[in-house]
Amino acid sequence: RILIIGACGQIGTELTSKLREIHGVENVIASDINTRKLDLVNSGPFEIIDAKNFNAIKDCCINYNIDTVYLMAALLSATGEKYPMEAWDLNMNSLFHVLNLAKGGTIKKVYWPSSIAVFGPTTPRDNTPQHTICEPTTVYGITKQVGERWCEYYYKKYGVDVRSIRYPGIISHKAMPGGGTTDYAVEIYHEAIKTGNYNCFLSENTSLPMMFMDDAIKATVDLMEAPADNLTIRSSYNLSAISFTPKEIFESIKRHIPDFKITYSPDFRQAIADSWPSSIDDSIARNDWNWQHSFDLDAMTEVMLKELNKRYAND
Ligand code: VAH
Repeated sequence: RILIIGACGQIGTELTSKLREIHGVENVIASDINTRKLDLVNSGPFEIIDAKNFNAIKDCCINYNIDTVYLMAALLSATGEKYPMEAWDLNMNSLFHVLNLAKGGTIKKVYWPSSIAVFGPTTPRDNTPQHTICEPTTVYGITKQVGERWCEYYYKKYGVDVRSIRYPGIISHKAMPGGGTTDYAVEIYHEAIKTGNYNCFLSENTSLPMMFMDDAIKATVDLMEAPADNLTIRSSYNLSAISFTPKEIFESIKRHIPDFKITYSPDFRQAIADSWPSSIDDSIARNDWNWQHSFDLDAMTEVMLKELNKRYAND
């Protein structure tokens, strides 16, 4: 059975439904620190678990005979800058708990998300390679960089089968992101439909690596199902799909909503975005487990506007 920690989050929500589709609802236990997504809570086995509580995770793994844990709980880049010690505590201790359960044999396999936030202002910005300088300037990026080191250590020293992806910004319509720097790329679709105006907290030419949620979920499942012998990276895989600027996503939306207007008021998140790469080289992921993205910017815009229009029409 599978346990998803942080199942109510932006990625956790969709990962839970995809894994339940593949493995059966009863074989995928969703958990989070609270029951904020009631549809998810009521759609299958759900447990309230604080990801910082080792015994809570261990008891759940034993009670449900869990063999695989997806650890999706974390404080992201913007929130991490407001609450640095809380971000370190949650992001690191939750990872140690799950890695130690695997080391002790309670569980067999671990998925843990990293991020392009491991890169910093000294990293080559264009087509950033898998192996390069990582001097992150955010607490979130530091936790992801150190987390990657621990994942590789537990794999090499204890044979723990932990797998990881450096997610770019992820855009989805089913659950809102929380506390990220790339969240503008989700907010902009909602505002295009709700008000026709969006005041963007990043400047218009800020290019960032991004990905539609369906591609991120496919990559996660494909990596976890890949034969262990094919995997040459046990820190975390570079992964990319598209890169775009606020201006480019605005123009993509404007082709559907001609009167849509945008203004730019960069805030503290501009410095975070400026420290990250503008595009990523994911050739090793493509080579090791046949990664291939499906959605380009316009295809993503089409799905996002179609699904959000349906949602707001029913509200
Ligand atoms: C954030 N969405 O903005 C996350 C992600 C690459 C960005 O790590 O913090």
